Amino acid sequence: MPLPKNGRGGNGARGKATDGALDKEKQMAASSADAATVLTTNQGLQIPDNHNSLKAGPRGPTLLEDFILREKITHFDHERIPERVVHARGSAAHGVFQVYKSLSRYTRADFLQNPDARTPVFVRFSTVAGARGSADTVRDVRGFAVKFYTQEGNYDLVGNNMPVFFVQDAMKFPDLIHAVKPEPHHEMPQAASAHDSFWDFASLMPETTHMLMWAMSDRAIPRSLRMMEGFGVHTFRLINARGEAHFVKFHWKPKLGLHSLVWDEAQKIAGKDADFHRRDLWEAIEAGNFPEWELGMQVIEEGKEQSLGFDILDATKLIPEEMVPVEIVGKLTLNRNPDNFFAETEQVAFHPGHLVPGIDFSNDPLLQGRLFSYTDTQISRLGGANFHEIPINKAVCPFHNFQRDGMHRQTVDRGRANYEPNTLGAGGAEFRVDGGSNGFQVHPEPMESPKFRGRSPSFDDHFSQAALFWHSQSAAEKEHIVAAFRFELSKVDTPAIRQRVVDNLAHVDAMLAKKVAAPLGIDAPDARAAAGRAGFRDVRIQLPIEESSALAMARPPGKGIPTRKVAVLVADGVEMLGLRPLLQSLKDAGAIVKTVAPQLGQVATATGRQLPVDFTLANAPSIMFDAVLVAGGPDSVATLAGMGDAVHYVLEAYKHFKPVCALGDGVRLLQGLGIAAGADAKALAVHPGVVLGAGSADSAPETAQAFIQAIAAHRHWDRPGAAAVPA
Ligand code: HDE
Repeated sequence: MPLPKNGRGGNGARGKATDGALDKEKQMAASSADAATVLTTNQGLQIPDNHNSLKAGPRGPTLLEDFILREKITHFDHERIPERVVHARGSAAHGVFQVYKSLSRYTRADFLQNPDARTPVFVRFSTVAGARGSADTVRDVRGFAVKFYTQEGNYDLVGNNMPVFFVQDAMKFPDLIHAVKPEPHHEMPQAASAHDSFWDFASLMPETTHMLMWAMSDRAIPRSLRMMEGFGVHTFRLINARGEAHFVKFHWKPKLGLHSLVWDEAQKIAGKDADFHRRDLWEAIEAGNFPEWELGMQVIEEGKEQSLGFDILDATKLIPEEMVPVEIVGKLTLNRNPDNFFAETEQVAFHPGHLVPGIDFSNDPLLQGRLFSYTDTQISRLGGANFHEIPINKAVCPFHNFQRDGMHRQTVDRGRANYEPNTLGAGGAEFRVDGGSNGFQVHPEPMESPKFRGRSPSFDDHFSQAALFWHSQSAAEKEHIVAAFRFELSKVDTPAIRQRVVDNLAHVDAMLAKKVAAPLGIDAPDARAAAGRAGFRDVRIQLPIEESSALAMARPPGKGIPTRKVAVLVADGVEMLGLRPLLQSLKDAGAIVKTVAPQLGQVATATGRQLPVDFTLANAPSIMFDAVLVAGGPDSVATLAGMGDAVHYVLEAYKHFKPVCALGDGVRLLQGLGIAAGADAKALAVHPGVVLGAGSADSAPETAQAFIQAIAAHRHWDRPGAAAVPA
């Protein structure tokens, strides 16, 4: 490895970021292996037989001397490493990051200076509670971890898809995770917070309240990893070349908009396709539909943070966008799937302490604890202190120090000098690092205070932002939150725990608590009971706003429908005249259109041609799609109407508030199901998100426009009778 030109004063000249996007790809390629043409042992010995072990005769026992068998089995026995203690299940992709304009005003970080510079990144998304093999669509927080391979070293922004956290102090993290993970006596339930120990802990820790509101909201069941926001959560510091510091909160805003599933759908997907999110990300990238996020920053001048009213070091608080607007500063694009899941997605090692000059921490006590945890966990997970040498973790800029040896060391360090200062290194000149203005500079935050084990009183308020979140939600989102609390708490066996949760919720909003409590077989919520409990303090800060629209997912519908998936239900006799132009319009708008029929192969169209079938009704149910289209043609519709699976398909899409479109005779199918009422297409009472088309070529543009609009709105929450449809 070439050594950097280190001189007195630390790292000397480092490459400036220009087009670094390919650097990581090239570096990874250097470590990659292609398919073999011959088979060898790990020592390179060619193996002529890979089917038979060495035996004492054709029917005799296997011989211990079979070193080829032993090597193969031994390696197999050790193929697994411990899964991450949290965020075990993840999916990742490579990409690039680019700033829109220089951020030199705020930070000296090299990768944030030049809009022409493309910095390679590797991004891993994850669920928190489930094991590596658990389902993707469970109710949970999602990890959103970004590794930037900059010319000044790796910078990791290890965030989540929610901007706050359950606890304020790292001391409580192991308790939180023990409580949410499967219960220790029987290891149930998998990947779910709906059990006694989680809610026992949560109800005894009122500081969890704000995050509980987020976790019970639709944010916890994203439609796609490509359609969720990301947040750095903690307050960080940006430092510019003059040494001036600003506090900052990081945001990722998805270009495809913010969308979620509905809970019934999420649970069903977990069974039908446990890899739903992983597949969606993989397929989008393979198809060239590269997901994008914009990086946003809320910047606060040092000294001004006091005026916010709450403590920016408290990770259970966010900064409402109305108080400090989010400045959009750059774009992240994911454009390449990993070559090997284990080598990259599993072995990638993130750490909030992987910093570059110009970005620094704050004193958030949760963040401070993380700074210890991440290296420690990698040592146990990846088997030693040399995990930075694993290709996916390797910096693209030169790195050099005198840390040596250890398990699985890859680098062959040359020479005698493995200490600093020295005069025995390359070139013989004195090598000394003892200060200077290059490299990472500590922000000289003044600090003098007696040691203190406790919480700052500025962390005491646990309810005002939970209430802000609640009041900011749309009516449909509020209903979903109530339903989520009810679902979770109905799985809690101990009535006293259910009671404590609703008593706490009464401090957020009396109506919320009352609604949650109603079907739970417990007493009416009592805010005073909560207030009387040990450790409970109801301290409120006054927020200048009562609602924040950025906290709700409900937004004005977007115009586009790129990568939305549409199922087209067809059977023999399908009428293509109006269908073909409609499908073309959907594809032109970026939708992914799939034909779904009673069987694979082809269906015969009304004119006797063949239409290829992508999926069967059974293997790709409506929950795999964003919208459903029932094609016309009397025979096709009659076949579908007589099939329970097809009827269920349409009803389920309706129940999940998805756009449903019917053409020609397909309209009758909807009428029969009570989704559309009336004698003919013109006189129909059409429910929100239900589009009816005549099925003729002439009417196709109009139908297409209405259907595309309905898909862009994603879900139609104001639809009547959805709850009455059997699940
Ligand atoms: Fe983590 N967290 N965490 N965390 N975290 C880990 O590190 C930890 C926290 C987050 O895709 C672990 O490599 C402590 C907040 C993500 O590889 C571990 C505390 C946020 C990922 C760990 C927190 C996160 C992790 C497990 C409280 C959002 C997955 C495996 C003091 C800002 C990264 C690993 C990936 C992973 C510890 C709290 C995000 C054990 C002690 C807050 C996205 O080190």
